[in-house]
Amino acid sequence: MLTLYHYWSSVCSQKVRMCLAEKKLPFENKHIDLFTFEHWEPFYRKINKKGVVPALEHDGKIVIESNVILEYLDDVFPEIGLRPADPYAKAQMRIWIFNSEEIAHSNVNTASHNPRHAVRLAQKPYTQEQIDRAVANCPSPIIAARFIHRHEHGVTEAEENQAYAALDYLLGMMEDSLVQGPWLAGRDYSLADIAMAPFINRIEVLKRPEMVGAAKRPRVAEWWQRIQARPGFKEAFAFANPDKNDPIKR
Ligand SMILES: N[C@@H](CCC(=O)N[C@@H](CS)C(=O)NCC(=O)O)C(=O)O
Repeated sequence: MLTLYHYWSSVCSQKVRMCLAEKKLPFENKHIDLFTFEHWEPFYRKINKKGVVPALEHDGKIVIESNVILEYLDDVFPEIGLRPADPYAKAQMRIWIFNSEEIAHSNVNTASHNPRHAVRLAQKPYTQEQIDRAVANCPSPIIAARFIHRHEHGVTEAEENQAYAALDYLLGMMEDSLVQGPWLAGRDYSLADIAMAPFINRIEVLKRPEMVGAAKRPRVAEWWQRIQARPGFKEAFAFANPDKNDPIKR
C-alpha cells in the first residue's frame, strides 16, 4: 500500500505523482497544505523530519526526497521500468536528476516566491503571532531562516534575475543534451524527464514561456510537447487543488 503526502502544485510532489501515474500505481492521497503550515505540524514532522513535501509511505516504511522516491519506486515496481539499462544512458539520467535538485529546485523556488508564495500568504490574514508559531514549528533552521527573510523582505529583483539566469543556463544545457533525444537520457523516457518536467511547467506558468519556446530552444520545446502528451503527465497534473480560494490556479 502506497500513501503520498504531497501538495498539489509543489514541483517535487508533481514529480512523484508523474512517476506513480506512469507506473499505474494507485496511492492514498494525503494532501499537506504548505500555506496553512501543515508541513511543520508535529504529525507531519514525524513523517518527514525536514518538514517538506513529498513523503511516500510504502507498507509502513517512509521514504523522503523526491528523487530518492523516484528511484525507490522504480526498484520496488520495476514492471514499467523508468531507468535505462545502458550504463552511459543511466549516467545521463542521473546527471539530470542531480541538475533538477542542484539547479532547478532552488532557483524555481526563488522565482516563484513573489508571484506565487507571497501572494498566497498575503491572502490569508495571518497575525505575526501565527507566523511566529508556524516558524517555531519548522524543524529546519535553513528553511525557517529563508521563510523569515522572505516574509519580511520578499525576493529582490536582483535575486529574481539571478534565479532566471541560472534557469536559462540549465535550459541551455538541456537543449544541448536533447541532441541525443528524444528524451533527456537518450532513446527512452526515464526518471530524468520526470525529474525535470515540473520545473519546465513552472517556468511556463511564471510567464517566461520564451525560455522554453521553439524560437529559442526548439529541442526543449519539442520535448515539452512530448511530455505533456503523455497520459502520466496529464494524470499527475490533473490533481485538483482542494483549496478553492487559492488565487493560484496552476
Ligand atoms: N529535496 C527535497 C525538497 C523538498 C521541498 O523543498 N519541497 C517543497 C515543495 S516543492 C516544500 O515542501 N517546501 C516547503 C517550505 O519550504 O516551506 C525533495 O526533492 O523532496
